Amino acid sequence: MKMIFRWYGVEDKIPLEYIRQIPGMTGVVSAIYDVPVGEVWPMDKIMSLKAKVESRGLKLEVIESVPVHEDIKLGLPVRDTYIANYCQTLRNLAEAGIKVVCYNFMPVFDWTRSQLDYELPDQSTALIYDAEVVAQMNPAAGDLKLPGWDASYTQQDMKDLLDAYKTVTEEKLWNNLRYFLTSVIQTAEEVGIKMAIHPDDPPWSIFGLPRIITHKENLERLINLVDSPANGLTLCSGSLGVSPDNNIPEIVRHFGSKGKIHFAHVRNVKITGKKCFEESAHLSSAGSLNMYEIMKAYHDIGYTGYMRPDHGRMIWGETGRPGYGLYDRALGVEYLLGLWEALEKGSK
Ligand SMILES: [Mn+2]
Repeated sequence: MKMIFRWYGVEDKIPLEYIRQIPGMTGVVSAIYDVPVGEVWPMDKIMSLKAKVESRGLKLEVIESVPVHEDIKLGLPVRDTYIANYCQTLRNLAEAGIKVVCYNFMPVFDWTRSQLDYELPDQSTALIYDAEVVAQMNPAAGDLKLPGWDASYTQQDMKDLLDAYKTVTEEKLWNNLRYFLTSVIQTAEEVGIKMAIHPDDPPWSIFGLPRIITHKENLERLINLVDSPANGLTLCSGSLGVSPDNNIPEIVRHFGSKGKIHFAHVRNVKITGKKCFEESAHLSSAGSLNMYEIMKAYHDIGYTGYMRPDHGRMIWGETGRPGYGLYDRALGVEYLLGLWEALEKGSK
């Protein structure tokens, strides 16, 4: 297993030097953030990112994410241009030595929370989700902005986009995903990149938009859309784990034994009610997931791929990008590596 850490490029408050100082850290997972969605990532930008990371003694072998243009998810005729661009980006990334590309197929909104700085009893702050609060939000009114959401939409753009999705049922979204993957997976396989879809977060419909990468049966459907070793998953325990029906260790064993987990996001989450949760610390006792059983599942299937901690709380006075501070994620890394060492030594 190769432990890596998400880094948001030169805009990230956390310097690469600090990431390298986390014991056991092998590299970062990053992206190019200043190319508009749908355009080809130029070779020089990719090489410059890679050089920066490598100059600090870390590797860059995983990209999170290459975003998918909304017109692809909507299935509009112009999608062919965007898909061709996506394939060219994959060729460029492969030339730079990238092995895994994470992406998602969530319409309009990436991960969504109701509050980003909820204070826990120990005065740390965490991201939380409360279904009733989210139900009161009206993104078309332009009255809220969350990180992870594309801030470039005007209120009218947002309204038009939400309207455009009114005819996109779950089945249509599946068809559009299949259409996308048919080209993209072939290219990925040719150039030696493994595609890793991230589950929808949270794994249920929000704002009336379809969401399909939500549970085991649908993950199975995804890998069967295009039969290729390049077609696989970013298995995110936190995203899937907020739904009590998702048995994460079992899902890891099922897809991991088929070689379908290309990237592992490992974090805990505390379910606080129906469709309500807090992002807890990584430790099992802090949340609802059994982190030992999850790591044991990875160990038992002989997982050799990339793993990263996921969203952390804000602790020790740190400020910055919600979910992506240094301290709590670094604690998460050491905890996961500790579990892993015990599993390694215990199995000998
Ligand atoms: Mn994740």
